[in-house]
Amino acid sequence: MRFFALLLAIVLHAELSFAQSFFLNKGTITEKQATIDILRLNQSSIFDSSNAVISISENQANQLIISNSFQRNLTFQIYKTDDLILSELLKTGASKTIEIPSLTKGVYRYQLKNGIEAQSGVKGLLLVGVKVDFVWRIKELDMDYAKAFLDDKLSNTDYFPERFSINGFIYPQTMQDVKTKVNCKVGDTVDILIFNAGYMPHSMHVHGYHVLITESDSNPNQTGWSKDTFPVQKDRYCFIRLIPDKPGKYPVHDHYMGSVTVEGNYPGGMITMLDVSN
Ligand SMILES: [Cu+2]
Repeated sequence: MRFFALLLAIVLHAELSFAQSFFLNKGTITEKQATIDILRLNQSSIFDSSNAVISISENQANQLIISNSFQRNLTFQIYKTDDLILSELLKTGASKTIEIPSLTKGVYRYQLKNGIEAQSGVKGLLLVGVKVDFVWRIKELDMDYAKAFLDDKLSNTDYFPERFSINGFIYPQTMQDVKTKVNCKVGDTVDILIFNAGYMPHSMHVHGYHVLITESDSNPNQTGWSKDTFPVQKDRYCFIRLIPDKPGKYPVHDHYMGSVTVEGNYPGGMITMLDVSN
């Protein structure tokens, strides 16, 4: 009996180590008094407006199980910068087990296929063997694009985003999320990965401190620079390291002023905070 319990524990542990489940959930957001359905990849079957960060181990095969409850078939893809790693059809109403090949350590992204499906805004990070203290997934949303995705057609309007978020949250919601607002102490080493999941560049501006750019596929020549503002291009990322030299509460925000509004009013959107104590 004890032997079988042990065997079961080993089998369950192996399952947990390699297979992770995710859900494409449809939910509602409101902007400018309009409500719209959006699709997001979440870790549970309950909708939230962020796209999950998928973390897997390097140099070993992994499995993702993705449930597609949306009304159409969708194509899930993984990219390393511009290189397509895999592309899998997710049939409507079904769960699909995706075999992820052994990948080298690094930052990858998942998304739905470019074109109509990409308008859904389902796009996020696949971290392979990467450990980091905070992830800021920065993104803007054009309601017309989201609507065009639901209608299964390409948007024929100019791109004019209205909603700007970090990890799916718009300021002041960002203040309530412990994974988005940075709480730390003077002298701590805080590594932050910033990923642009939108369609346009965003230039993040840090008040109070300079940060070290430790890695960037957005602007590789800036690696090693100490800066307070740095652009992050569409589908690109950078790692920054903060070692605060003084206590204080300082904002971090996109330098494009449209991004720090909500429904046309400042402040809102793509703003978070560094809260540094002694
Ligand atoms: Cu500023």
